[in-house]
Amino acid sequence: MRDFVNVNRRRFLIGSAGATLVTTTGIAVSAQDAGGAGLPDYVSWKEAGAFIRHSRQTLETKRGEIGLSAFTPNDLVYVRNNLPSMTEEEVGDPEAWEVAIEGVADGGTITLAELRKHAPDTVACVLQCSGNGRAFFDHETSGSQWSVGAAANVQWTGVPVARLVDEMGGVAGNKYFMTATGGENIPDGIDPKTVMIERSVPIEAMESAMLAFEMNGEPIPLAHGGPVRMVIPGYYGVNNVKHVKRVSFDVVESEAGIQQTSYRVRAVGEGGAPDQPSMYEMAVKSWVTHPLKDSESGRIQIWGVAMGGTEHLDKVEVSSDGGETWQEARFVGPDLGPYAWRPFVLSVDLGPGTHTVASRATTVSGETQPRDFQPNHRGYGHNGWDAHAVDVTVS
Ligand SMILES: Nc1nc2c(c(=O)[nH]1)N[C@H]1C(S)=C(S)[C@@H](COP(=O)(O)O)O[C@H]1N2
Ligand SMILES: [Mo]
Repeated sequence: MRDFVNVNRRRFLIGSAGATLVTTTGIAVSAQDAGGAGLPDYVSWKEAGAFIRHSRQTLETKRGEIGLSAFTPNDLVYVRNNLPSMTEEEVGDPEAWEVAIEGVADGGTITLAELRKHAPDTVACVLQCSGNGRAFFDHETSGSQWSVGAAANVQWTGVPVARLVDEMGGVAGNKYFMTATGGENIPDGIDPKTVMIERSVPIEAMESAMLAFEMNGEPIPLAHGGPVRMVIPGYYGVNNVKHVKRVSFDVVESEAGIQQTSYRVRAVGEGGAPDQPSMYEMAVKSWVTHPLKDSESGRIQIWGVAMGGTEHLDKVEVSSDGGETWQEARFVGPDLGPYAWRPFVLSVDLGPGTHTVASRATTVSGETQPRDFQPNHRGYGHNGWDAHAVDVTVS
């Protein structure tokens, strides 16, 4: 008997061992850092059995590990580092961690200890890599072959950026971007622009952005960007800069390669360029998380998670016949806001045979997941429901 029900590469890719030997930043990772069993030291506190290890820097949460909890526990949250995560030695005393705020009337640096003196806020949002779903594209894509597990729902606690900016006299002059810079040390002999983690987002994103210092009620682990992380609710993972050391309001976007040419959506075969759309706001999406294995016939409970991207969800529908017919599922638990995901359940009667189980979410403004998703060179942003479906064989 097969362990996982798996028909084709597009539907469900099991634990791809295809290790990426060159990261998007061009830094080669050594062979022993590539895929393999066990977790690297810096994330040894995570639950080893819950992950697919694509490389030392990229760990995907297995599809069935999500369960029905609204928030993803920290030890189950996927990990994606373009540069090696900062170490305790590099960070030093977390309370003394400084974030420089530039491009405001009265800028300066603020330490974590000072941030804590502000009234904290919390926000629930999905953290999702731009390449989540990359494995479902038919064309060959470089980068981690994530299926659905480069995503988590997290409650962040911190200080709204807009409030800090207000206190600092507001943005100075006409600025169009908010730029956040990661604290990682850049290896000697490399042009910083080619590897530094620095992302600019449209300045409107400031309104919901947060300088976060807690993740699901705990200090943000270094692997997830502690001591302080920029959180841009509703925006793809890359914009949520970890170990943030600088926030700047600018007329133009960052010169960093990760801004100029990476995370740009373009046709298959084309190179990345600044005039192409950047991976900013996330799209409506959902996927089934249970059952993934063969089942007995009878009444079966289907589980999954659904997100609206930047909007509240209206509904999520489930099909057990490959999209011929749909039934509305029930959301589990409260609506945690427009940026969070919601678990859902639907009980169905399934007779013997193979059933293609799909889910399709719709937002309040009527955005619905498409059946198919147009390929793009780097395999970003896949939210097509057909490729995300699973085949369940009932005996
Ligand atoms: N400083 C820094 N921030 C970063 C990254 C990084 O390598 N360094 N990776 C980005 C990418 S591509 C993603 S998907 C998310 C991953 O966050 P996680 O590892 O906490 O899941 O962090 C983003 N922020
Ligand atoms: Mo990412």
